[in-house]
Amino acid sequence: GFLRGVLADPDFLAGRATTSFIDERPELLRPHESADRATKLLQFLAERTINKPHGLPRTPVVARTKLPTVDLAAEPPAGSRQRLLELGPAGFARALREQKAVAVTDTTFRDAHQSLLATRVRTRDLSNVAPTVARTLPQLFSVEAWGGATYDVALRFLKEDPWARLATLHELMPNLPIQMLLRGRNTVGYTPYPLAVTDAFVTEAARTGVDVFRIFDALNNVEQIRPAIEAVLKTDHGVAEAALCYTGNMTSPGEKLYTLDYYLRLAEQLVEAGAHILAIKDMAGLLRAPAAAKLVTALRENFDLPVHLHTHDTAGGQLGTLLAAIDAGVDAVDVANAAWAGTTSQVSMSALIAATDDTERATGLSLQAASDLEPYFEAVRVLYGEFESGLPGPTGRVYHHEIPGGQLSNLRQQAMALGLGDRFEAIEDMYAAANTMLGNIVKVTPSSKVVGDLALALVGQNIDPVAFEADPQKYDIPDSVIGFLNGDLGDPPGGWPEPFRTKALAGRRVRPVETDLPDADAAALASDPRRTLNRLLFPGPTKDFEEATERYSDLSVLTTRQFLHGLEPGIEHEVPIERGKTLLMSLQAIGEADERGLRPVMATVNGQVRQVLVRDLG
Ligand code: 3PY
Ligand code: ZN
Repeated sequence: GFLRGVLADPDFLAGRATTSFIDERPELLRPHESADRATKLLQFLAERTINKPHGLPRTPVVARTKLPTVDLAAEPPAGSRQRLLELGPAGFARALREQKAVAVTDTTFRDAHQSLLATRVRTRDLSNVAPTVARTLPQLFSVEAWGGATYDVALRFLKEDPWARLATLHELMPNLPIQMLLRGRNTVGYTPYPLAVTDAFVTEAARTGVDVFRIFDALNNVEQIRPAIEAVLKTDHGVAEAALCYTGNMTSPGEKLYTLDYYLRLAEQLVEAGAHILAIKDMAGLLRAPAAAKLVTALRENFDLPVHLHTHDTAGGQLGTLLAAIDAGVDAVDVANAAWAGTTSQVSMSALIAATDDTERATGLSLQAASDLEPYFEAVRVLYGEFESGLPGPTGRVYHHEIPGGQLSNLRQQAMALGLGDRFEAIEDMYAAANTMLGNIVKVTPSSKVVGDLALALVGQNIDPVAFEADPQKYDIPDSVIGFLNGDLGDPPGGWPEPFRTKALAGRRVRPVETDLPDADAAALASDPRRTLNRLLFPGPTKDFEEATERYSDLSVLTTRQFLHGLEPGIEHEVPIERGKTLLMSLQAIGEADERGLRPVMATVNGQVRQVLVRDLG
């Protein structure tokens, strides 16, 4: 039958990289170009097996078996993407402002796992569920599925092309607008890029499948957002949603900087820059219910644009904030599937649907449909358990340290890696102190990274922040902090902290941020935009990604369990490499490491024994 057919395949029988071949050439740790796909994949799995970065998952549940039964042969019903294409971006935004139902963005595919699982969810685990989402939640306003950290993490850790993810999800959810998070001039990176890069990025993203661009600047500097808005306006279907990043405590009498007036002045500039929608981006979950009511009311009174609210449920109370905003007339809100909701992520979609059903602002989404997706997302979350933030529940400390949701989970991991895991509260306190020292800034990627880097440096070297502020030159100052003080990210809302800034920069050679793109790069952008953007935005990770693809072939064929854990003893691993062609791989034996640390790994591939060598990093 089938197995016999595979075994008879000449590709497998040829077995180019035989035991003796590799034995004679142990330097060939890197299978060269002619190595076949089976050997390349075996090499990857064997490396994972030996240098397993993670323990085995707690349960062997196959997530796909948890998907609700839906007729996937039937076309997805028309959704808001059809409305967008019909009305155009401006008409689409007007319709949003006019509708009674509160519109809902599902962040499960981006921010939820960025904030809970270090952005590690692979395209495969998203594309398995996307066709179901398209058919059971067609009333969604948008699905946030791209941008933010997903781009970097795809190249750096998942060995995936971020553009392929976008294209796939767009194809699988043709009725739902795909939303991305764009960091203004910083695009999906950590520093400003030349304008030509922003332009090419937006154009290519719109062409590949992004419909709604949520654009922010980490210091709420509108000049850093404007070029991206203008690039979106040049596309035919792109919706420019401009965000005001919320920080501080607006309704507190003690708040002198981030006041209602501050946000209204900011919104005015965003409207004037051409935005279709205004977003309130509460990245740390600091927006309390009364402040939400006040801010939403004022924005809708002062401007004609619809208002879209994004928050993180870090302290646990943000369903209250969403409901207060909904009462105040907010047009759209962000939630995540309940299984990936709560704490540093968004509020639960099921909870929001339940709380608004049978009111005049009911979402139109089915509570049953939303909750039917939960078992799938639960099972996937378990697979990625190693990347959980370690934040076991909500925390009110966020009102003190103001760390954004995505960063709070990441910082805990970073602290553990630096051996500071048991001093996390000290890091939180130092983060607050660093923020004060830097001028009480808006903290969101990349400005949040500056504050985090400074906090880790101070805790790691046991430096008293008062002493550091008085004489920063006496200590190592992280590069990102110098860059920030140099103005690389723009001017902070509250002005520069002096004399600290002058002291820290004294005698340092600071180069201006590059604003022009070399001609060769401009030409490359025109001829091969995706690959060139990868390279311009993330040179190192792109090189690693391209080498990994060469070395291991396309890893998207591996299940996530295989991808994370390699070959497991006693299991026959199925790897479908193309239609009608499945590899069956079983671990046979792991040999002793030689003097160079190379271990032979023996496995059967469709019944034939193969051996690869793996450097033991442990
Ligand atoms: C990002 O920039 O990735 C964020 O999620 C900011 O909140
Ligand atoms: Zn967010």
